Amino acid sequence: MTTRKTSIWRTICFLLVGLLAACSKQTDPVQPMPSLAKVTVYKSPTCGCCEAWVDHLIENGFEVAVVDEPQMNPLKGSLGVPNDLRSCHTAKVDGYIIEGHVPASDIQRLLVERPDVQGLAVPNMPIGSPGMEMGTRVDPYRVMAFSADSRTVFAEHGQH
Ligand SMILES: [Cu+2]
Repeated sequence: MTTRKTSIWRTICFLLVGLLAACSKQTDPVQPMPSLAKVTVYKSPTCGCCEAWVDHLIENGFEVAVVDEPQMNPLKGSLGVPNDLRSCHTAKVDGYIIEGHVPASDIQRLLVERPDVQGLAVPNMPIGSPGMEMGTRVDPYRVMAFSADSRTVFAEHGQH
């Protein structure tokens, strides 16, 4: 009788240990490999500040493919970049549009937070934004998160 009881307890123990092992395996977080996002940049073949911005992205760990595009405005139109937010280059990353001299740190934040927007834009070409450096001068500028019918301030840089 005693031996039988012992063997039942042993069986229960084995089952519990097995269950625990199975549970801990399931809850063990699977760490995805941090993959660097690939950015495709469309720019006019003669745009120097666009190339400086590409260098800024590469320095910050992005993989970049550059496409020379002589007709930037029709391209911006087909990608849905609103007229009021346009700058020099236009980029695509992971389903988002990046218009103009947006800092790499803001793109990284975009890809982590993944807001429901079309993309980010720095309209025009503010002095002191990445790729538009002129000494130490940094004019205040905003990074806008945009959709077809909405604009929100995503980040502010320089003195405001
Ligand atoms: Cu530019």
